[in-house]
Amino acid sequence: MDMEIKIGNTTITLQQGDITEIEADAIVNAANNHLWMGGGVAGAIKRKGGKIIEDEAVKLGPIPIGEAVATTAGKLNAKYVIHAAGMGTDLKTDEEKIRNATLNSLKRANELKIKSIAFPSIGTGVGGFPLDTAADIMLRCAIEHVKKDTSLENVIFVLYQKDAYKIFENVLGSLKR
Ligand code: AR6
Repeated sequence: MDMEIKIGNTTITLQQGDITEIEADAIVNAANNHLWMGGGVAGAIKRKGGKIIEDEAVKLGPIPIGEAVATTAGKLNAKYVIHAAGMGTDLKTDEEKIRNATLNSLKRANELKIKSIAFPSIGTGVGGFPLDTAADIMLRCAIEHVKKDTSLENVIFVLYQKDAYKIFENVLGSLKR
């Protein structure tokens, strides 16, 4: 039931579930630019992967809003966590911040020469940003990126809830055409 589209050598997949359970070279953390890890995706990553991930991340911060940095992934299945700063510490986001955070995560993955990356829907939890607009921004960004030369063979969007999955499915369906 996972939806996928193929672009060149890369498959973009939508999956419903918990991003900390995904087998991918890197999972993306929905971060703030100081890189301390609160609730939502960050809280789940910290709980399962260990506080070592946050300690490593905080040492790399603060970073400009919209930037992304990689750390190790502690006890998670992934090799790396890519921390995508979709907001500052005011926890407010917008289209440009989400676009840049997505794009810079894809760039980091390419620099690390990894084959797979899993994204949550950045900015749509604590950030309160609408899922349909986030889906449009993030999916367009991924599609454009993988049309270029990239090491990525799989880009996975992991949606926690069924309704979020449905929204991403509708948007990807419309972008595919
Ligand atoms: N797997 C996949 N998606 C999840 C999971 C999970 N385990 N848990 C939540 N989501 P959020 P943000 C969904 O709040 O809005 C923290 O304090 C959730 O339903 O994680 O970018 C950080 O430290 C929502 O749709 O990220 C930052 O300060 C989406 O993931 C700030 O929150 C993103 O929700 C980042 O806020």
